[in-house]
Amino acid sequence: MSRLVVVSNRIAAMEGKKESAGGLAVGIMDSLKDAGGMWFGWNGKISEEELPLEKNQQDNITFASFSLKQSEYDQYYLHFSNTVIWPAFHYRLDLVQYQREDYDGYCQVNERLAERLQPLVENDDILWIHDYHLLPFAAACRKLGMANRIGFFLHIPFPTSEIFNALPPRKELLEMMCEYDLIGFQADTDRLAFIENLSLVTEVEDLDEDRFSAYGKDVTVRVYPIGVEPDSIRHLAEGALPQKLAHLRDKLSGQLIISVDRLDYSKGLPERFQAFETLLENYPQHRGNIRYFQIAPTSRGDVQAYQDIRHELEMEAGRINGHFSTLEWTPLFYLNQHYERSLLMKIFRHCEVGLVTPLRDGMNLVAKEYVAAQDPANPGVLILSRFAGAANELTSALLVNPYDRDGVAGALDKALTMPLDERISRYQDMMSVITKNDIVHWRQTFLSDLKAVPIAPNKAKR
Ligand code: GDG
Repeated sequence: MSRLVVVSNRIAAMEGKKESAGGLAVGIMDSLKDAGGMWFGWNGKISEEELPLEKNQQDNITFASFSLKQSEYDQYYLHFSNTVIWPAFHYRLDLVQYQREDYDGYCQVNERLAERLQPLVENDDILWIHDYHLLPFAAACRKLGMANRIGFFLHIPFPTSEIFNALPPRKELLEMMCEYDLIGFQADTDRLAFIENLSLVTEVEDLDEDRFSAYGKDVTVRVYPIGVEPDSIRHLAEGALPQKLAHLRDKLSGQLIISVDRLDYSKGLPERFQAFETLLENYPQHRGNIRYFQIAPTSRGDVQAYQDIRHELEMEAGRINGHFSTLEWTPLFYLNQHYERSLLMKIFRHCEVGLVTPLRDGMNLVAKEYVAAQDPANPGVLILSRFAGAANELTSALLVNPYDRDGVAGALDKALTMPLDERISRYQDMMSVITKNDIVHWRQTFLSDLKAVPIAPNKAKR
């Protein structure tokens, strides 16, 4: 049986603690356990010397990780990945800072990683590459003559041509992506945007339903909405709240609203704070009776745009609390910290409303986790941005436009006053999709499709 080789920018730190790891990491680990194989990625270290790969063995899985030089980290990770692709693919061209040398560095790191991986790969291994840091990775492998099946999954949105056209190396990126045998997207809008972009720069010949030829290369393009692990989430959520929190929950009368996001400008946090403020202004009956908890651990703290959003949120939280707080009541709790996964799932279960309003999101797993953590007999209500991939599946959430603060405030009022039978009915609709399209379904369909795509004779240097 062929082995599986997973390549992602970072390797998840599993250390055998399955319960505390996120669903995506568990999903990938389970795929590796099934087939045996390797997880190859950056170890988070910077070193000016090229150190040997760090290797660890856990049963039938090898973890092979590399360090980066400071200039590689800057150009490949900080600049091109996170100051060009991430903002552009989330429709924030205003935050893009493009420099040709960063793009060159990004391609060079992809090439160097392929060179380091090649000696570890056997001819019949299947490669599964993850996310926007590695758009050119298959092209780099093909240059080295690697003829393995290589699949790619993009976790973030793929933008339409109005946005993508603004990226100077757009043609090169698309051509390199065509070196993959299978490309997976979160939503059909992403798949269509990719094909539209490709058709604008080259001739695209339809071969089959999801398969076409471009630049003389055959590629299959499909949609695989990523899921969560509902049983494990329910199990974690059902556990007792730690004593301190249980005590706090007893003290906090009224209803709780919860949001959990990496601190990222794509997640729409300032707009959400303002929508909460509008709720307090327009629906004064809720004052004193509700509390909004925003958990937002810092992420990519060395990118300027992330420092800016952090300052903005601190100011907004202070302003809103300053305006509405009383001696007995504080409306908004902004927690710029990382919490244990098992605690998060319990918090989800104890909050009456899950407020998930990204301005743009590939999928958004928090939305699915919030629903999966609910008590089926007394579930909370999910408010979800229509610009998250999850909105395609969770159509029984209260779907909102995150830019419309009155609309989001209205949805909050509706959620806070929704009768039990409607909450149960919406919850059941959402759970049936979450259970069907779980993380196991996601990884199995992607990998079985990758194994089944015809091996194209016309990929570079096969
Ligand atoms: C990218 C795409 C796509 C958050 N805070 C804490 C914590 N989290 C966990 C959540 C969830 C995960 O992180 C975040 O996943 P999301 O899907 O919401 O968002 P991104 O990080 O932007 O992920 C996204 C995803 O990839 C998968 O394809 O859905 O669209 O942008 O699992 O629970 N976990 C812990 N403590 C925290 O404080 N333990």
